[in-house]
Amino acid sequence: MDSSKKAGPEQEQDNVASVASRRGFLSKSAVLGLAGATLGLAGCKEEGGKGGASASASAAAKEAGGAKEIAPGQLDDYYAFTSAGHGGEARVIGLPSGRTLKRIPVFNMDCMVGWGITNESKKIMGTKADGSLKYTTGDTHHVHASYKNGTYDGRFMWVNDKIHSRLARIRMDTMECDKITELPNVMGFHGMFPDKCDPVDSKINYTTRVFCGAEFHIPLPNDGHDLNDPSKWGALFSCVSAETMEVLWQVRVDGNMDLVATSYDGKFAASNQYNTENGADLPSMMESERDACVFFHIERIEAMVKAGKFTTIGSSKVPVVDGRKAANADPKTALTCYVPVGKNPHGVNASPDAKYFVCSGKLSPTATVIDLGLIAKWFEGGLKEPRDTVVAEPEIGLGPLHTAFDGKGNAYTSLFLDSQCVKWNVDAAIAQFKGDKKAKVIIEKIDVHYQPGHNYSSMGETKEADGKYLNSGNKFSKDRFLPVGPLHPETEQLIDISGANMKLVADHTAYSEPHDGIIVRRDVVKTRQIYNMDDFPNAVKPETAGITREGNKVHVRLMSIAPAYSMPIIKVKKGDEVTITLTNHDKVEDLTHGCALPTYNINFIVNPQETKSVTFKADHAGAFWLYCTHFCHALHLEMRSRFLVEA
Ligand code: RUQ
Ligand code: CUA
Ligand code: CA
Repeated sequence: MDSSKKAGPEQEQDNVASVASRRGFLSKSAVLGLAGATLGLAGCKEEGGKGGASASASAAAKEAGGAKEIAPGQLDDYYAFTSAGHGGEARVIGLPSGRTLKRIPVFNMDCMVGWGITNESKKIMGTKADGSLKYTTGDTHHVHASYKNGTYDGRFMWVNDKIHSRLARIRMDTMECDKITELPNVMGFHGMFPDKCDPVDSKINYTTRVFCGAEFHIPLPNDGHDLNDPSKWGALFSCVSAETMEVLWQVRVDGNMDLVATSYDGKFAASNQYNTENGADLPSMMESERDACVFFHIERIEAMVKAGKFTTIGSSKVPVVDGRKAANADPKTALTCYVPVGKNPHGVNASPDAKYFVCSGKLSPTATVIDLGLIAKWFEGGLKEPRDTVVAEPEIGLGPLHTAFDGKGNAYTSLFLDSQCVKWNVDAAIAQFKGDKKAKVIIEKIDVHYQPGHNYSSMGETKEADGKYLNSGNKFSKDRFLPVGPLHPETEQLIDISGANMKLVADHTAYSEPHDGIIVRRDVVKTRQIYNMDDFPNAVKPETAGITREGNKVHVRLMSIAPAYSMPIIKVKKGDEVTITLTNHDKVEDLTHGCALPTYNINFIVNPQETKSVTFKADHAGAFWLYCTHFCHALHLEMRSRFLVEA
């Protein structure tokens, strides 16, 4: 009987059997080592065809000797923090299990936590004069965390919004967004990276700046002038204070920007440029055979700003310096260095040994390795051409995008067109570039399913890159999961890179569509489980609880202690502007309450010792049960108060 046609109990039997044998094999192969999986992959490479590759890859997953299974009740070794694309949020995933731990609303509204509904979250998101949200959409691509001493310090993460050019900061202790900044005179804010050290004072060996690249050229200022002459439009590189989240300065560049990387010594930031042509349509953005990776000399830029040698654009007060080629002809005073790289590059990544930036070609099958020591030399006037900073440019496959590292000298680049991840050796690539014909650059290619965008490795963006896991964020999942209608999930594939060969160990689904992420060792993250009530200036305490009225402004100060709110009856009048402030007085970990008000579009939660508030107009009369939405107690359903609006 064709096994694919089996249904019902018989099929179930098979599933049970295959799960059992997979578990059996896992424990056995943990002893036997990695040989079996390796052979499986080698075999699939010889077959070549995608169908064969897919079948072998699933065999490899079963044979995943190096993968650690996370049993019920066990905790993961890593957090993955990812973006969510045009979902507008950030996400927290446990690895290697792939468990979704949290969704962090940032630029999107979220009616579970009340993000975009409470006064506090609206203040962070930004409102119009009438109090409504300025934006309700967002497009998050890149999540990167704060550094100290070349590795994560567990303070903050940042995530970009490409739609409205905003940078958001997320506290890592509460995993909540606490600040959002809109960049002036910028459109298509895509790449973002925190610095890792101060460029001048090496004692400041932690993140104090966040750099932001902009993809789209726009009129400067974008106020309706120059609409029909895109040759006059420009793109700006922005620097934001990590602490205050203010925009500190901007640099006008030739061409556009895309991804951003920063050096470990704090001296340089760089962005790949696919539109060095300053083109306004597709053909013109692909005219040049080479595009560039533009490097920014942070110390010189800041000295120039300090000396007052800047302009401002439109109503923005942010200092803007000129980083265009014409103004930076002398390397010894230049703010920028444009290094020619492969055509329409995508992605620039810093190697964990702090020596190189790798920029991928996208339309060129190459990765360009740029030596940061030579970049410094160019800025000192010691090199003839920016291109002299390139120390390798291996051909690695079709459609190379992003590169991750294992801390052992190997790079892993996603190949969008080949639907593969290629592992290659940086030193071998450098030797080959110098003329060593025997250098073995490509170590291995593994099929991923399908069309990978970003890949990222465990601690791979730090000096503590540990070479354990690589996540391949694939843009198409096609046949990898049960079909769920026209919109497929994305496939996040976990690859074990700890052995000599890469092994695909898990397929995880992701709701559309995460781009980039970071994998952080769990000990780096120190979360807070219970708030401090005094962190909230508007906390409601027994002595302030109750209703106060000033004209038609009514303030309801409410407390929650499971399973009740402090007021069983709340009375207001039709036409009142009502503010409800709710403080959760429960101190028990995990004891969260909700607060929903039917027909008034109110819903939010308060975590232990947290305070939140909402303001709305009581514009229709009636009796409304203000009730708890978050299961908190055996009497959770009974946790409700009468909210009465008198006609
Ligand atoms: S991007 S698939 Cu938005 Cu980082 Cu490269
Ligand atoms: Cu309080 Cu449910
Ligand atoms: Ca181009």
